[in-house]
Amino acid sequence: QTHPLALAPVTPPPPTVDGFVKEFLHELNTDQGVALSRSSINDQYTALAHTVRNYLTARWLETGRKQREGHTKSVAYLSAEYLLGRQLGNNLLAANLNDVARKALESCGLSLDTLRAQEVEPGLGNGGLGRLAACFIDSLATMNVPCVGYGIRYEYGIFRQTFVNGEQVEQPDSWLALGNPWEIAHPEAAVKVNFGGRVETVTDEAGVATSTWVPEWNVLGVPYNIMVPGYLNGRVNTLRLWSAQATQAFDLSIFNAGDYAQAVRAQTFAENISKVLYPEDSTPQGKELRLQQQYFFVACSLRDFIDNQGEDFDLRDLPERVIFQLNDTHPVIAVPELMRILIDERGFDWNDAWAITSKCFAYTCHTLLPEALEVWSVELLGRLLPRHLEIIYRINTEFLEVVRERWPDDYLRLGRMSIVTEYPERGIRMAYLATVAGIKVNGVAALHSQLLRDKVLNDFAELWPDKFINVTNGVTPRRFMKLANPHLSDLITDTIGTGWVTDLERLEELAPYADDADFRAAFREAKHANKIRLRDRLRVRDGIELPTDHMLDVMVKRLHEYKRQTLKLLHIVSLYEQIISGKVDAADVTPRTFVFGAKAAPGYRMAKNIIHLINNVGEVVNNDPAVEGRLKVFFPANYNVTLAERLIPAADLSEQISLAGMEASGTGNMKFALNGAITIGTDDGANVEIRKLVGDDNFFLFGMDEPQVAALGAKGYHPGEYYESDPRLKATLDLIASGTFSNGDHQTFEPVVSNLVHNDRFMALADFTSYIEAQAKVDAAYADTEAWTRSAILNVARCGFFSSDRSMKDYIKLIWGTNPVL
Ligand code: DL6
Repeated sequence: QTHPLALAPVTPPPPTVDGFVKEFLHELNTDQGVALSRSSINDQYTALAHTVRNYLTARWLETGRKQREGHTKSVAYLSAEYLLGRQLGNNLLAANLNDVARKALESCGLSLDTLRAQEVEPGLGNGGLGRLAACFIDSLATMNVPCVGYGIRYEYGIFRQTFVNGEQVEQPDSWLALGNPWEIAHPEAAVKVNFGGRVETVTDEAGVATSTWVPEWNVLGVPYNIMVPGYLNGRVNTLRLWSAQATQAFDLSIFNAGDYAQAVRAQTFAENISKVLYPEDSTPQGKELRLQQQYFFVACSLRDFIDNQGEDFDLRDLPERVIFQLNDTHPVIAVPELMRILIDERGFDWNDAWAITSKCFAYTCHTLLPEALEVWSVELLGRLLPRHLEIIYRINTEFLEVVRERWPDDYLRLGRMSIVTEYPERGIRMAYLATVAGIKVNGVAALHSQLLRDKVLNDFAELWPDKFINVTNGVTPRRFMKLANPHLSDLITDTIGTGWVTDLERLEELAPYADDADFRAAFREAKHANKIRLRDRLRVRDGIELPTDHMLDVMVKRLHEYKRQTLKLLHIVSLYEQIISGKVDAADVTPRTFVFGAKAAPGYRMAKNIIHLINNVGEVVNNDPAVEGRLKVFFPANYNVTLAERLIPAADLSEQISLAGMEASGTGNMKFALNGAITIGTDDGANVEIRKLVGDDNFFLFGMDEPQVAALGAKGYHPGEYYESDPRLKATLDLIASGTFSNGDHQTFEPVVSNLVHNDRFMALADFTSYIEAQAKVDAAYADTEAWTRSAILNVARCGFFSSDRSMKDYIKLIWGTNPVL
């Protein structure tokens, strides 16, 4: 017997101002246990978040029910990173509660903006890869596609960056210190994950060998559920993040004997697994803990997904129920894990298990840098996951049979394609394992996918040409336009209606307005309003006084040599050098403010030197009266999603200047273009597609293309020759070497300068002249305000392709075969 009220999920009062106030005060009083008059801002923020959550809960439960009962195929997105950004604004937007909440809070004497600022963003990712995962789950919810995102609930996310005397100093990101009102923990549903030990193999009379993993230790994975609401469609998907906990809290006998530290050792050890996000974004750290993290979250996720199908579920049907999308190689250990479950726990034979497994995974590669392709040492893998290593060996043996059949006697090819490499030590190439197991392998922009096929995974593409596809990345217009840029969004909606938010190609309808002077004026007004919003934020956040009448030239992304922040810096230093040497009159310089945002991996020395140099150049240029305030260089610390949402809408010029063939896609480039900044960029990553769509007249292209880069590399690249032959480049580098930006000290930036002149792996010097010429064109174009605005509008109008909704449609069509549930 069930009480009638239990038949449907409990719903909060109607979303009116009074209803919202009632729910909010109820939360504040009962959940936070305070009266409004005595509540702190954090109490108010938490109560507000819970109120919004309550409005979404019924839809969440309903989504789950439909999904379970419909036996539909789901996407299980496996990602070690989710760079979510703040949740409150996004969830208010998705639930259409923004106005109601604002008025309700006002009626209580509170400000929505103040409470929104209280939220600490969950920085559970390093950069593009993690932010992409967050955009994708937003799009899937908005498109009504069943999806569960699986990941790790890091207790500490990406470090908080501070500057001390211009140098990066990292602080721990204790984002959970004041609680996280968006998550719901389910300790009762914890999953046990085994590690270590040995494999015992028994051969029966018929000669059939059975392997049993006898693990040595284990931890618990506790799931934390987070809502992922679709935009105004009533669907709420789930992001399930796993937190590691010891199976045994502490040893009471040791505790009683007085050795307190020893008594909790096991607990500390286990909980370390989800303690902190690795702050690397392009080199895997060969750390045991990292492999533990990877196995921990995929073992929990696979177990969770399979158990949720119910006891009677026949695992032969798994490929009809799920596609596990591998977000880069971090979750690839899921492949041998599924084999292990099927064989060791469910009694399948090898061939049947492989028939299932090889239909359940698809792999997205996000890099071309060789050092970013994960290889796990056999010694480590065997020690941590001995049974998985055994399974990988067998997958490899059977795979090499296929290669041998196709190319008999081609031993070199066998060596090249083997999942197991012998150099520099015996290791497992995770990208190869993912390629062998995946139904599809995709790159993240057209050029990247082509280079994967032609270079990085060329042998595999010859063997399985149909396996390799492209899906160009995208970004969610909800967060990066509607939420981040209300001025422009309102203008667009007033002009073409509301449909563009979920059908971004409709931005095309704006194109004719590029020729309308009134629309251009309104567009400029929105841009100016965004500069003022940014100025106000930076003033409070960083003590920066941003000029709002300058061209705003922005380069924000992780600090990496291949992205070439140094090239940007050489441009700035060269402008400065021309002024102080009297070659150019300051009055003739286009007023420009350069803004950088970038975190360097803590162990990446050169990247940290470059940050130091940018800060010191800013210090000198900003304070030199000779510049007459016409150039400003700012580097607000701790660039994150929240800052991106303010910075991108205000930008005039978007710097996308990586060496061609190095940036897999980029997604910042798309966000800038969609917010009306014009790109100066190389033919790299998704820039190629942006340029094609917006047209050459609305994009500042410079530098070598990928074939030219490859040709120069093959011929032998000598950066010193560029230094010697280009007087402007020489003067620029000499100014840095002279100590001008280091209080006369010649040593501080010597590594940066000599690395450029003698090594320059990413060919900044080779592209310098072309870059400077393109920047001169930028100055000339900016002088014609109307023409510039026209180009900016056309960037917005022609970039609808870069919605992550479109990316998701491509994944559905080309890889997943899932259907929306309507
Ligand atoms: O695909 C998302 C994003 C791309 O836009 C960037 O171009 C690419 O650098 C980034 N890749 C990584 C690599 N991490 N690993 N491995 O973050 O992915």
